[in-house]
Amino acid sequence: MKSQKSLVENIPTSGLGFNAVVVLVVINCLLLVFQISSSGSLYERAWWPTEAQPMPCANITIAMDENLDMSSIDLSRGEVRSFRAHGIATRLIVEVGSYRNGPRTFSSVVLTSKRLNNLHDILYECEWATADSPTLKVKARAIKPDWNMGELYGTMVIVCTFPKDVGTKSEGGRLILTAHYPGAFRTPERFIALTEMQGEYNASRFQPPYPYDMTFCGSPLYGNISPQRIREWIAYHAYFLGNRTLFIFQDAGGIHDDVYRVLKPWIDLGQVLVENLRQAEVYEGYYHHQFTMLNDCLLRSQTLSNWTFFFDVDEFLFSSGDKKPVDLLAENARNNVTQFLFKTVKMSDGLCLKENKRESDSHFMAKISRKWAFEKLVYAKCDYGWTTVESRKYAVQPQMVWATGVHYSEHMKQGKRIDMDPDVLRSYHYHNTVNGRTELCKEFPKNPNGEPNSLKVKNCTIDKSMADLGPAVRSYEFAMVGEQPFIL
Ligand SMILES: *[C@@H]1O[C@H](CO)[C@@H](O)[C@H](O)[C@H]1NC(C)=O
Ligand SMILES: *[C@@H]1O[C@H](CO)[C@@H](O)[C@H](O)[C@H]1NC(C)=O
Ligand SMILES: *[C@@H]1O[C@H](CO)[C@@H](O)[C@H](O)[C@H]1NC(C)=O
Ligand SMILES: *[C@@H]1O[C@H](CO)[C@@H](O)[C@H](O)[C@H]1NC(C)=O
Ligand SMILES: *[C@@H]1O[C@H](CO)[C@@H](O)[C@H](O)[C@H]1NC(C)=O
Ligand SMILES: CC(=O)N[C@H]1CO[C@H](CO)[C@@H](O)[C@@H]1O
Repeated sequence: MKSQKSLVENIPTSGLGFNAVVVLVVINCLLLVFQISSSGSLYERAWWPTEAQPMPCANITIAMDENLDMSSIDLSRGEVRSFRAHGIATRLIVEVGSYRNGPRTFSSVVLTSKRLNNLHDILYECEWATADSPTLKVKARAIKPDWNMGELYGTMVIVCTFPKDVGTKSEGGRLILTAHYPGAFRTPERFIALTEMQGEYNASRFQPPYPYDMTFCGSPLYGNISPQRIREWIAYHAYFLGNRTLFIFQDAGGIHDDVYRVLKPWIDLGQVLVENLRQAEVYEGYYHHQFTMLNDCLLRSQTLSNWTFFFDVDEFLFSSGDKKPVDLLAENARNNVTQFLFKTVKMSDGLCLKENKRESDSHFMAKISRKWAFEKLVYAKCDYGWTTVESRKYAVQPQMVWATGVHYSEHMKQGKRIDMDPDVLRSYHYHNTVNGRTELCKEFPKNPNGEPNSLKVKNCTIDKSMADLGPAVRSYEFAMVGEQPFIL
């Protein structure tokens, strides 16, 4: 019920119910009255031309939901025509999250209308306002990490660096963002992006040690996701990355009751955080606002951990070296590496191995259906008849980048970006295995090379690196969260 209510509050104008429209009109009327009294008779003539009785608010749809300053318009000659706007207003800014990055730097992640930004040279500004010192103002830097993705709303990270430290005596203050439109009619958008209470600023939040060793940021989850696959993923990665890792899962409709159920024990341990993004779906953006939410997660993780990983729930990190991931990361940090990319190995989503040839089929199928995906999908690097794009994912020290993307960050503050040796760190990509709740094994090729088969996949290699870890991960899961249900 609660989320239902807030959903309504966040829908753009065109989606509002009758009651809400009335509220908006009243607000706009008050605004109008204010503007009339402050800007004189010219305005009055604009709204109520000679012929009619003054009827406040009758023509309000003209300016509905848009803060226009029409005081400079000359209506003294000719027949005055009016222009009535209806429909969805494209928002310049939809706030997502604002973060302090340090003593004098702040970042805000927003959705923004790409069209408006492309048409206008919009100036973004930040102010730091306190009760007793003069307001500091700086021009902001607007980073647009996903500008080529074709949707109405794009991602913008607005970065503000003040010339001196602000609020560092814990005196509290407010970060105010302003977006200035060019031209005379549109008044700037100005709003409080972040409020810091007195005593809230704590310098130690912005330097190590952080509460976690690592943060995981994944893409927003949507669709009919298999709870079992999520169970396998979280158990494996908690095992692999260690219990001082925070996994941030973003729910764009995919974390349904059964998925939440398998995450719950890990939430209770403080290792999983679920963010509910379902309200963002009312805005049109690329892939459930993937770039926006990755940037939000990046900025959120700046005060959580030394390193942040960006990959997906159908990808599994793997190392054939003997270093623990946390030591591997520390070694890279010592070498001034602030970002590293790792390769993914594409796995077949339907070929499985039948090792014990004498077993009856039904007995075998019953057994394999309870196996974890990474235990049974062992065919790697197959020839699919088309060139698969080599995909990479990555990790960064979140304090060392301004903004980020899906496959790497182009906005580093300092340090080196390297490619990881796949023996040291790689990931196995089980594409197509998480969305949908069916048995994955479709064929058990006779020839261990996996050729030919009904999936028309050729020349695979068998890679059991992940499969071999099955038993260890299962017992780790049992030790951490006890017996878990199998919910396909
Ligand atoms: C500041 O944060 C650190 C680490 O989180 C904490 O140990 C310390 O007590 C905090 N200081 C204040 C004054 O709240
Ligand atoms: C992060 O890195 C610092 C050194 O830069 C180290 O002292 C610290 O233990 C690391 N781990 C965490 C969780 O902050
Ligand atoms: C985390 O793991 C370490 C060692 O791997 C273990 O000693 C510790 O008890 C674990 N913590 C929790 C909360 O399970
Ligand atoms: C890392 O960077 C610091 C400062 O730029 C430099 O002094 C140091 O030699 C670098 N270390 C390595 C291993 O590159
Ligand atoms: C199969 O893979 C091997 C080794 O990667 C390669 O030499 C061979 O040409 C491939 N065969 C086909 C039919 O693609
Ligand atoms: C164009 C338009 O709708 N104009 C109306 C504005 O409001 C006055 C007063 O109600 C009407 O008389 C106009 O027709």
